[in-house]
Amino acid sequence: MFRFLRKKRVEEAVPEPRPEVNVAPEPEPEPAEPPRAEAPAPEKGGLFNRLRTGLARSRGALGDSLGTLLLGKKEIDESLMEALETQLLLADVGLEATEAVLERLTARVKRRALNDEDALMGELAEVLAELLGEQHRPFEIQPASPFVVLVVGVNGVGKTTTIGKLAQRFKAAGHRPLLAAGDTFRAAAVEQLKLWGTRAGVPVIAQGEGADSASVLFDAVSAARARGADLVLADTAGRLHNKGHLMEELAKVVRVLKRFDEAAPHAVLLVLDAGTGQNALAQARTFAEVAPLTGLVLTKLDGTAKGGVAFALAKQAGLPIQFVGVGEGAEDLRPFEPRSFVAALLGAEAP
Ligand SMILES: Nc1nc2c(ncn2[C@@H]2O[C@H](COP(=O)(O)OP(=O)(O)OP(=O)(O)O)[C@@H](O)[C@H]2O)c(=O)[nH]1
Ligand SMILES: [Mg+2]
Repeated sequence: MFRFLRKKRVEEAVPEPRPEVNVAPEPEPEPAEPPRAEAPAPEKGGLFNRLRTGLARSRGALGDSLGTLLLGKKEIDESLMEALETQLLLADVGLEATEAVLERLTARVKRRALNDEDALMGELAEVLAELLGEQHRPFEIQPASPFVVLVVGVNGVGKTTTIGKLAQRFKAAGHRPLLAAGDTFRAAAVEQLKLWGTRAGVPVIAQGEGADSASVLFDAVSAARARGADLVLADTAGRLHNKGHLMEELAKVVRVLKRFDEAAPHAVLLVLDAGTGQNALAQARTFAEVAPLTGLVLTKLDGTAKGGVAFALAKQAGLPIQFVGVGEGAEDLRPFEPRSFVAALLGAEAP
């Protein structure tokens, strides 16, 4: 069950009136009970709070307005349905996912008697989490020599940053990553990756500007084998999904990797900027035509109110969201977890 914080916040804001009694000065008040939201283990609480902070704008667009809509409601009538629909569409949830949410919510509410004002919000949260859960598959590194992850996407979505964050995460988890500077269009791209490599203490394989991207990846896989690295995280140049020759180059990279290992690339992550909203779906479709995508990374959730696009992607892209980016720091990339995401988005307690 999702537990919402809204009621508690109101109670905190309006203290109980004290009885008037004429006696000696009051004793020091007992230290206040810590709020329930802080009860989980410190790491879990800390990470959840970071996600919650990152999703503040989307929560403003979706969670708060849904909360206001549903306040005091125990049943769904037509006007509430319409208002809900508008709100979900405004928050970039997309038409298909919005319809699915409303249908399922109606079905759930019919089956249950709702007896307090948070119950309807709780049912909505369950429906949203269920929708995200249907596509959900966590990112996993399988034994391979090495496990090759290709990171692709349009310009500026956060590919290089995501690789840097992943390098730190997987190194800390005991892997031996190696980074491949497959973006050979700009010298600055290699420098940016090297900076992340230095920060994470992870080697970076690069060639000169203008080198063939497939050749850099070939080098990187050879180097990983020679050095016993179990994981290659390969950066690629940003490419507009409607530029044919760049997309063809990506297809070539995939073909070259297969010469090493038929199963490579073992994972292909498409990075999407949450701020692009519904356009993210078009990007997912086009990239899927040239590379065997295995998962999505949704970045810059902290800078946008369009976090609702996660539901559109879950419903329509046919791919799991595996990580979300909620800031520029290394710790701002989180494995995607449907229930935490929904709780943070709607202002509920950590699940
Ligand atoms: N706020 C925020 N900024 C992010 C996030 N992810 C990446 N960025 C920023 O977005 C900008 C672009 O990130 P890059 O990693 O260079 O993007 P890219 O896809 O590699 O870009 P190209 O190589 O030019 O295609 C940088 O300033 C990053 O710090 C995120 O989750 N939140
Ligand atoms: Mg880059």
